[in-house]
Amino acid sequence: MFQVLARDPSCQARRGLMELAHGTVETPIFMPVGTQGTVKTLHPDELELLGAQIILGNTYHLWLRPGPETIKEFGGLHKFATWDRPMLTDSGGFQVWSLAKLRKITEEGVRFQNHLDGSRMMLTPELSMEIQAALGSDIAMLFDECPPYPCERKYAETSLGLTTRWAKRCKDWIEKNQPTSGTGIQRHFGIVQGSIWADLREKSARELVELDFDGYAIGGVSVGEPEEEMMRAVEHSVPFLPENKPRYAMGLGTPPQILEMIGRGVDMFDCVMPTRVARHGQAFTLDGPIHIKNLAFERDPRPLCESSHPHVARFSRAYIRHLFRAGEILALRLLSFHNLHFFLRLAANAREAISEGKFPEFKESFIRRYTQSKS
Ligand code: PRF
Repeated sequence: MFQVLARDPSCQARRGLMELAHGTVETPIFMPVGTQGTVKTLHPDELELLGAQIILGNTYHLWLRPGPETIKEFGGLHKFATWDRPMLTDSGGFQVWSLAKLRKITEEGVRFQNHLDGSRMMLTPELSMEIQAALGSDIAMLFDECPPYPCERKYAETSLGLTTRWAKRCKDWIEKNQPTSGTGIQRHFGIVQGSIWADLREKSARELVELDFDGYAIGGVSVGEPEEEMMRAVEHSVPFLPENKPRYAMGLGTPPQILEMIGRGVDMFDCVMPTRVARHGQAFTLDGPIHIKNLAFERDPRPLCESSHPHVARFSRAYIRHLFRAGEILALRLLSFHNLHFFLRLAANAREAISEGKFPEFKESFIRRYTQSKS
């Protein structure tokens, strides 16, 4: 299902193709986040215009509302949301951890009070797989525990053991139920944990690889640790993951972090950042982020960025600033569209640079400009 097309000769960056039930995805790829089955503020036609190849959905949110039974009745999340390209769903554990109240982890699963009506619920590895099967995503993530940062080594070690045992239970469920996605098969990715400890990362990766999944994610990163720790967590995981399977760093990152991780052999990324900061008035540019509310843009006739998509480039910074300050919804839509375009182009340019064997040069020159001047 995954084919490496090109490798950069001087780093670990690789370009590949991933065949999924709803189509082919080029890697390295950025996946816009559609937690509730929608990428906030955008129409699926706009996502297609952006060239988004795969988007994310969340088990936890869709389980609570509208519920997998409703979505299944519509033929799965693709049909319900009218998105016919690939989709990946996260397994829910991480979202329970960040949103629900009174969480308690046991061998069986996670007990919690949901954040919508406070009712008591329990998510288990089997239930997570069952919900993701009902959603019919192309890629379903295994149910894991993401330890907080900082955490005691003992905690990270115990947690990792649980993540491996839960992975085994997910695997048993998958083998018994053979979940599908559209007319194809659903793929499943294991999630490497182990916090900041190299030997724990290695152990987690080896145990998951032994169980044999379609791809592997690096979890437990971007949870508040310094950036060097984040890079080390990737460096301590990647060498133990198979060359011929996709690697996915969950929930990151800034444009420079994404490039640094591509250079360390990561193929897939997702992050709420581009759409979340858009709703606060932030736009990404090649010269670093700008805040559209800033007085400096009051009469600025330029588009948000010289690399803006024509859909947004027709508007001046001054106009978008006006829309934002007037509380107009179009401002949020334009900024969301623009920021996603920025991230998708970043991945497309990275792919191009890898094919040309020039990834490190591309990375360095992008980061130099992005972090130096402020427009
Ligand atoms: N596990 C899962 N989802 C995640 C994470 C994780 O560790 C992270 C951590 N960055 C984001 N999303 N299942």
